[in-house]
Order: sequence, then C-alpha cells, then structure tokens
Amino acid sequence: MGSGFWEKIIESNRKQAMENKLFLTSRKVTLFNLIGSSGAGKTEIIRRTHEVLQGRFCIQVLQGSAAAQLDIERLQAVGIPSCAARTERQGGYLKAGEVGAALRRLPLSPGSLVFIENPGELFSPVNFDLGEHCRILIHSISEGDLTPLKFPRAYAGVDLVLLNKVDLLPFSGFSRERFTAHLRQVNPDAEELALSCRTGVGLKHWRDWLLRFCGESPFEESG
Ligand SMILES: Nc1nc2c(ncn2[C@@H]2O[C@H](COP(=O)(O)OP(=O)(O)OP(=O)(O)O)[C@@H](O)[C@H]2O)c(=O)[nH]1
Ligand SMILES: [Mg+2]
Repeated sequence: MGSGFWEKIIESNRKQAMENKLFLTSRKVTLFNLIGSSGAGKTEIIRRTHEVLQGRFCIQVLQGSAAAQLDIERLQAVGIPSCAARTERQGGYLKAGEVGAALRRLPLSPGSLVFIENPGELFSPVNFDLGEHCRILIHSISEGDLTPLKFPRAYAGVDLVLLNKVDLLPFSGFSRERFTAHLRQVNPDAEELALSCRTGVGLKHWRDWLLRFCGESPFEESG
C-alpha cells in the first residue's frame, strides 16, 4: 500500500485523537493505552491495580480487540466497567475514532482512569495516537528479552514498560540486564517497572507511579 494511503489514515486519526483529548480534559478523565501481546497480562494488571488502589480512583476499561467478551465479563465481575471499542467487522488496528465512540459508552466521572487493552498495536505499522495521556507497554517474561529489538517501533513509542510475570524469572532464562539494554537501544527515555500479578511483587510501586502520574500523593504504607 502506498504512503498516501497511510498519510490519509494518520491525518484523520490525528484529528480524532485531538477530539478525544478535548473530551477527556473536559471530563477530567485520564486515558492509558496498555499495549501488549495477547497473554502478556493486561487484564490481570488492571484487575490487580483496581485492588491495590482501594477505591481511590474509579477504573474503567476499553477493549481494543473484538474478541474480548470474556475479559469484559472478568472485569465487570469485580466491579470494573468495561466495553468493547471494536466489533468483529472492523479490520486493521485500533484508532482514535473507535476509542472516542467507546469512551461515550462508559459511565465516566471526574477523576476516572480509563485503560485501553490494546493487543494489536505491537504489529501495527504506525503508532496511532488514541488521545491517551500515557502509552504503556506490558511485556511479560515469557516473551523473552529480545522483543524490543523485534518490535522497535512499538517499544520506542511508549512512556513506561511494565515487565510482568517476574515470578517466572527463575524458570525462563530471561535476562533483565539484556532486556533493559535492548529497551535502551530503541527507547532511552522509557521508564521500566517490574511486577508480578501472581505474587503481588512490584504492584505498590506501580500503584504509586500511577498516583504520581495523576498528581496525587502515594499511599502512606508504601515502601
Ligand atoms: N505466572 C504469572 N501469570 C500471570 C501473571 N499475570 C497474568 N498472568 C496469567 O497470564 C494469563 C494471561 O493474562 P491476561 O491478563 O488474560 O492477559 P492479556 O494481556 O489481558 O491477554 P489478552 O486479553 O488476550 O490480550 C492468565 O492466565 C493470567 O493469570 C503473572 O504476573 N504471573
Ligand atoms: Mg485481556
């Protein structure tokens, strides 16, 4: 496909992303784009984040894949409003227009944090701006430590990498040093936090990072 094809899509997406930003600002809502391959732990991280925030923020979720009904039910079961941003008929990658329409289907209130589960973005030819305030890449230990070099565009475009499933480190041959070096090659500025949804390690640091990002003070008991 010629570059004109992508230029048109990117330009139309840019306008929609601007509209999303205005919509979010007017409602005092913060939007996080959680990028990560299927199984990296996006839903589990959202569920655990909801637990450790202990009601301090209202969390809501947009599913960026049409095959997400099970995740919607999983999240709703623990009181997290969630809806799909795409239908089976929509091809290609998640775009700002779809996010804008889906945001209007969530019960947003001032201070809400919305997470997009975005499994397709790793393979997308461009980093689509969805109007988010922060792009976060979820990388799980089982994906190995070479992935930043395999998908450099995806890793270069994020503000934070959450290294999930660190409980699997002893069984995996994964090297944190190698992973960080590969990440630095493609994105010297990204922050990196390690956690495990299974054991809970690192969840409080992640929670406090989130609070600081939203301009709030951390919980008293954090250490
Ligand atoms: N051992 C271990 N397993 C985890 C951890 N986090 C998530 N899992 C498991 O990994 C599997 C996938 O997690 P999900 O949260 O469904 O992954 P996802 O990124 O939302 O996947 P999609 O919605 O398909 O894109 C589940 O079986 C989780 O229980 C972790 O920290 N450690
Ligand atoms: Mg999921």
